[in-house]
Amino acid sequence: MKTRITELLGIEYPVIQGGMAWVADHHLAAAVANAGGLGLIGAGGAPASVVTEQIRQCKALTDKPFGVNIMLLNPEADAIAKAVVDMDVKVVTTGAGSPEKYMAMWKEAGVKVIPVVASVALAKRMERCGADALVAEGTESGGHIGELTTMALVPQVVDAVSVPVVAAGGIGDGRGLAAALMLGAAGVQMGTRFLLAEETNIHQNYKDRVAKASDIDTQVTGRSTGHPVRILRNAMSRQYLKLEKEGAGFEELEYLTLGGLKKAVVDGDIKNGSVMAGQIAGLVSKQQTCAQMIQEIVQEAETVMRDRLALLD
Ligand code: TUI
Repeated sequence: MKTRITELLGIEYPVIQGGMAWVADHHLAAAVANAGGLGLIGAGGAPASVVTEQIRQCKALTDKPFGVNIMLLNPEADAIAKAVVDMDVKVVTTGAGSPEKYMAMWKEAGVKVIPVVASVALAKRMERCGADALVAEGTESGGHIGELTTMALVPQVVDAVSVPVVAAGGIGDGRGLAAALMLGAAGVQMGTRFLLAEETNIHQNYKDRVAKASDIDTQVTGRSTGHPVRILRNAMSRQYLKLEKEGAGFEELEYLTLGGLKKAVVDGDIKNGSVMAGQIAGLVSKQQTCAQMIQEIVQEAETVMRDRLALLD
């Protein structure tokens, strides 16, 4: 399946694995790369030294291109931005902010830069400062989110820029890939689906919780603090939303979520931790290898697109 994204990145399938903090390590990134997609190491809030080591280990597991997602709220974002250049990482994606100040350095080093955006305004700004492609991420996504849905955001971003656009948020199977292509996207980024990949080294409790999630199981915490984060509902999210409704301050709320993602991913505490997942969690239930997932998604997209052609007869 050739698109502007497979051509740009030198990959086989137009599928990017989300750069999930604490989840997307070198095992997962290399497995996705070896399966023909774009694997990402998610820097999340990790120190630069940890990210550097992850990059080194990923290189030992694959010869295919892979990338690093830099979460721009990371206090060591500057050092990580420099490390990807020093270590000749081919692709960088960014989240939770604007990577403008790093663009010149990355472009000069030949790094392909794909900022994640949640609005047309940021999409245009990113194209102007040299982005090679964009991920347009809808509010259906897990983790830190914007306001617009994927259905509304993707075609508006596609019309506003000329670089390839990758759709993210609410996509978990071949139907989602086909739909994204119909909206004008050149590929998809998926996070939630890859939570259940066999190569994903997270606590089994996290995987089981995602596998049994229903369509209405996510909640958004932090709308009042300016850091909206989509997670699966649990004791922590209920307490958070209750305090938020009562007008609790930023510090009290932060305290509740501090280290919450690690608690869920590493310790398996899915009651008190932040179980980040997207709205598509209700559709995601199969544990498979990354290769099986990507093959199945691409084949399903091809099948549904061929079937729909009959509508034109
Ligand atoms: O970044 C993500 N998703 C994430 S990051 C993350 S770690 C975290 N945990 C708790 C609180 C905060 C972060 C978990 N999930 N997705 C990409 C994304 N970026 N979604 C939305 C945005 C975004 C939002 C506002 C990008 C830029 C922006 O404004 C930039 C500006 O300066 O205008």
